[in-house]
Amino acid sequence: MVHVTIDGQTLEVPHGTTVLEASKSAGIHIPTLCHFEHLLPYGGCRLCMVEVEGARVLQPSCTLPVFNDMVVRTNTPQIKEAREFILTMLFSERNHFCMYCQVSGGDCELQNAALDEGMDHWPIPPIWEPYPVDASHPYFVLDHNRCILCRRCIRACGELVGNYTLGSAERGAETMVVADNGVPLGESTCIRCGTCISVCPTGALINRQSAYRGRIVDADHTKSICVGCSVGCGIELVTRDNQLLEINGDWDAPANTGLLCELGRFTPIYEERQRLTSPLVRKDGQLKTATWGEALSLIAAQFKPLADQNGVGLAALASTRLSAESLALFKELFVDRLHAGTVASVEEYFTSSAELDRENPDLVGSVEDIKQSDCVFVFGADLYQSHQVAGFFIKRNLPDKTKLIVIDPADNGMDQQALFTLKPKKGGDADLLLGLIAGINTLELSRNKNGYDLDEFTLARVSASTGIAEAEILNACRALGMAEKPVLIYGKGLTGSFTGDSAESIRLLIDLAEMTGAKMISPRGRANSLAAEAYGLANRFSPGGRHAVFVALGDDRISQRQIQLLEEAPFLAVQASYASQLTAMADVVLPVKNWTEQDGHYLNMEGRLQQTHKALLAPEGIRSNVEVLTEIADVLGYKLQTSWETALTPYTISSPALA
Ligand SMILES: Nc1nc2c(c(=O)[nH]1)N[C@H]1C(S)=C(S)[C@@H](COP(=O)(O)OP(=O)(O)OC[C@H]3O[C@@H](n4cnc5c(=O)[nH]c(N)nc54)[C@H](O)[C@@H]3O)O[C@H]1N2
Ligand SMILES: Nc1nc2c(c(=O)[nH]1)N[C@H]1C(S)=C(S)[C@@H](COP(=O)(O)OP(=O)(O)OC[C@H]3O[C@@H](n4cnc5c(=O)[nH]c(N)nc54)[C@H](O)[C@@H]3O)O[C@H]1N2
Ligand SMILES: [Mo]
Repeated sequence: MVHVTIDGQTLEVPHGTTVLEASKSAGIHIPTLCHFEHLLPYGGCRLCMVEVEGARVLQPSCTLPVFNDMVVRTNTPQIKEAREFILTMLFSERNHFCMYCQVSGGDCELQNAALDEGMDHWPIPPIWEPYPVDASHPYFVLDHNRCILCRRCIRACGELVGNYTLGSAERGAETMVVADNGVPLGESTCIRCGTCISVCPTGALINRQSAYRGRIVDADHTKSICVGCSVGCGIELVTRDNQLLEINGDWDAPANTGLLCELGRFTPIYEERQRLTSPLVRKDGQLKTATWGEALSLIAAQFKPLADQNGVGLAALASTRLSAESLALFKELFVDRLHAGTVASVEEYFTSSAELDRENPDLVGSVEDIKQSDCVFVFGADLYQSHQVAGFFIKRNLPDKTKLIVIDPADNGMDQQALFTLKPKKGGDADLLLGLIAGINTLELSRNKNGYDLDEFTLARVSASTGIAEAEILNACRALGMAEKPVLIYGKGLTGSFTGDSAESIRLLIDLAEMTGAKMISPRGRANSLAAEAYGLANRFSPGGRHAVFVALGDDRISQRQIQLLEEAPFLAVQASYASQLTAMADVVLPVKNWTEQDGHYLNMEGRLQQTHKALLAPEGIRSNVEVLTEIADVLGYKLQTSWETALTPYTISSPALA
């Protein structure tokens, strides 16, 4: 510990703490602009200058580490003068006419800093020329006139996301934030995650959707969970007058620590699907508006006789975007009460890995393990397309900290970034895994003495069958065997193995993990994929020949494959938020709230149980998924009573973040 005195307060802080952090821990506020807690200290703007006894000049506190018996002052007249000078220069360099800026009045860190210093005018007149405005991006605008060159956006794009689209060109006051080699943002390599706009302190990067709709600080903020995929990113829904203005990443959330992808930050705001606002029933071949009573009794009339014949004529399908509460009711109603002949989730069994998680808890990894890993193997998952935030945590550590090895017979979005790409023939994973195990043995890198007793020809055989050279397999083995914190990620390409045998591959993957001390993590499917599997819904869906089908779709979309399976259904009832090809085929449609309009629990890919919170009011007369499932049970004469929590317990990691 290091002993320091700041503004007369003495404190002990760990070695390596910066003066800024030490001051913060003592409740002393030092103004900053380029500093951002989740980025590396930068020392660019110099607003955070402090006086250190014995030093000739003022020092930037954000990059200055404490030393023993250091005496710091943060608020002397000289410091105030320096701050005013820095702010004066910033205001004079570009267009910071606050009254014409959309972030004025609380959302701008530059304006807030100036007001904190008691500044109410510019000490010197502005000297700037107009700068360009880049409005080529679909989700945000980059107004160079408002930019203070703090480089938070550039640093976030590289350090946090690993995308390195943003950079800077020219020098001094002429410096400009640029995308790639100076192309418009909308034509750049930007992947639209919006991390840059979430760290911009001024009105330089503004969100198209929330711009000019009032201050964000004054809007309503609701913490929730993104239901875009099974990473389960913590978010904040920013709303006003029952409209969604912005979705921001929650910097305190353990799964994503502030990051989001396009699907999480922007897609829900640009929702274009048509909302269902009243129950519909098919009359004379056409869907007509009906009362809840009519719609529910029609369902009861179809289901009741089938239930009396032991349910085999009934089929039910649920979206894995539904809350745990809804999935548990769905399972109790269709499996335990109605004994429907086929009950599945929309993912069927393609992401199935929960059994493995439950039986091998010590091998199961977390998103944090991905972040910390020095070697990541990705089998049959495309982290560029799906679960992008998990992909960012790998990309940002490349190539220095983390070695990435991609195993995919087809093109994978992460191929470019990988140290090695192994392309087995489709379905060749089990063979290749055996080769990796043999290679680890050959190189004597196994930590597990009970390792495989493979003959000396295994590698050669695997090389012949997979088409991958022995040397390539050994290179990958070396990276894996020598890593300190290896992680094996396996996605739908492995769990849903269409030509090979996924059970065999997963068994070999477990052996490989045990030999190398690796953690295993399956990124899974939609937001509640793991919960759906825990409720026993990871099954093949076979509605063919059934008399009635119920689909609890909620606000999800359905694949063309499943639409085709349902085309022949004699009676189809759908519970959905939006009109779709599926609802158009239905005989009864029950309108339900979407994920922003109801509370619910979700179990993410790590087994972290988290909660979504209602942030918007649904159109009048619309019911929640839980209400609708309960009402269907009621009209059939069942009182549902399962607790949703029990089935999830074996898959849930205990976490301090569980509120
Ligand atoms: N044989 C086989 N069966 C499978 C699977 C498989 O891989 N093979 N996969 C299983 C799994 S894991 C799942 S999740 C299901 C469904 O798995 P997939 O068939 O992979 O379905 P998705 O691609 O999720 O399809 C959802 C539909 O919504 C559309 N869509 C998605 N996002 C948007 C959007 O933002 N805008 C618009 N306009 N359209 C959008 C897609 O184009 C698609 O038509 O199938 C399961 N069954
Ligand atoms: N942003 C975003 N995230 C999503 C989704 C989304 O639509 N958008 N969808 C969610 C859903 S429902 C799901 S199921 C997941 C899917 O997420 P993943 O499990 O990552 O599945 P895919 O993105 O389909 O990538 C599967 C990869 O496996 C490869 N592959 C195919 N066959 C084999 C094989 O035999 N062996 C090996 N080694 N590889 C093979 C394919 O070429 C492909 O690159 O993503 C979820 N996350
Ligand atoms: Mo999926």
